[in-house]
Amino acid sequence: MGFPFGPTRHDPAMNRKSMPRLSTAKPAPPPTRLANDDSKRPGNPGTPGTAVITKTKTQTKRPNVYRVLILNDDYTPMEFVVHVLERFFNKDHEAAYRIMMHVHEHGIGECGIYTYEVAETKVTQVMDFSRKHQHPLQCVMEKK
Ligand code: TYC
Repeated sequence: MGFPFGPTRHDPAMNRKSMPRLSTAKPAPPPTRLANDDSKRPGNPGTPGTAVITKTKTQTKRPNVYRVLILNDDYTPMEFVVHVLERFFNKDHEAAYRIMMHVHEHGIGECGIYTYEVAETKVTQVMDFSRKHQHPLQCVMEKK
């Protein structure tokens, strides 16, 4: 007797259509994986038997910002400084007057805090405007 389990090649049952047939064909190649197919990547949540760990990182990066400052001098009229603060730094009259007096008494004061390009523009505007009116008012920026 031959192999004791299942049909043998000589078993007539082998020829029945419903029986699995031995095939000489090569096994089918694995399905082509498209470049954007993430289904077999390690982190894919859909892959059975894998866990997903989500790491939450607190966003603490601040944008690069610059303080725009004006300096005191002995010649620029107080009203001109107040006008500059209203016109270029959008201060109301009271805030402008307060900043001007702070600079008058302490030598330097903050007009506002801006990104690099905006700060640079403000400095240029104030310097040009002051020169045009022949005042020595100085405006500078510093990284915060
Ligand atoms: N010290 C000036 C004066 O007495 C006024 C002044 C204030 C000038 C602030 C510049 O940034 C300044 N006329």
